[in-house]
Amino acid sequence: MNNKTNSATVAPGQFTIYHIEERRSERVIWLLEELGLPYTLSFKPGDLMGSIQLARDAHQMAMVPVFTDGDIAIVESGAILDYIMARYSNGQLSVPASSVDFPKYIQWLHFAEGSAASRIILDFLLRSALPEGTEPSFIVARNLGGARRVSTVAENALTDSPYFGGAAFSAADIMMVFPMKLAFSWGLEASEFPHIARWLEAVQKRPAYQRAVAAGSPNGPLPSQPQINRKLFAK
Ligand SMILES: N[C@@H](CCC(=O)N[C@@H](CS)C(=O)NCC(=O)O)C(=O)O
Repeated sequence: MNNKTNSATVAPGQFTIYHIEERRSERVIWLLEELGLPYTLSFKPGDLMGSIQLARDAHQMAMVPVFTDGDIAIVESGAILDYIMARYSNGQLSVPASSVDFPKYIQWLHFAEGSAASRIILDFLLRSALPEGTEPSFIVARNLGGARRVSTVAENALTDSPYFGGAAFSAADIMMVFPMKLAFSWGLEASEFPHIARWLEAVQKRPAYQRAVAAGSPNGPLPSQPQINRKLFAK
C-alpha cells in the first residue's frame, strides 16, 4: 500500500490508484474489487494535501482518481472505469450494446459525473456562497435546486428498475453512488427519495464495496467538518 509507481519499470496490467478517502477514487477501488483484479493504492491516510501531492506526481491534473496501468496514466473516473472494463473485465459489469438495458446503462454511466455530481456540487457551492436574505440573480436562481432536480430524475429511474443500468448491478451503479451519497449528506432526505435510499443500501452491502471501503478508508469514516452546513439541501 501507498507505494509510488515507477512507471518506467511497471508491466501493463499492474495497476495503481491514486486516491483520497471517501472521494471519487473509491469507484475505481470498488470496480477492481468487483472484478477481483489486484491493485496498489497510493495515498496518505488522513492527509488530504499529501494525497493530492502524490496524484500531482502521477498526472499534471493533480486530482483523484489517477489510474496507472504500466506507463499509462489517466484521469476521469468514468473513463477509468470504461478503460478497465474494455481491457480487463470480459464484459463483466458493463451492458452490451445489443441489450435492451444498454440505453439506461450508458446514460447513467455518464450522467453520474456529467450532470449529477456537477449540478449537486454547483447547487451546494451557490447555497454556501449566497448571503442569507439575498435575492439570487436569474442565473444563480436557475442553478439553485440542481441537487433536487437530478435526484428526482434518478429516483424516477429506480421506480421501474432495481439498478441504474437496468436489471443487473453494473458500473453505472458504481458511478452513481458518489453523487447520491453527496446529495444525502448535504441534506436531501432519504424519505423523499425512497428508491434511491433502497438502492444505496443494497449496493453498499456488496462485499466488494465493503472491501473497497476497508482498503480506501483504513482509519474509518472521516470526521465531520463543522464548517460545512450539512443541511443546505433540506427543504
Ligand atoms: N470528473 C472527475 C472529478 C475528479 C475530482 O474533482 N476529484 C476530486 C476528489 S473527488 C479532487 O481530486 N479534488 C482535488 C482538486 O481538484 O484539487 C472524475 O470523475 O474523476
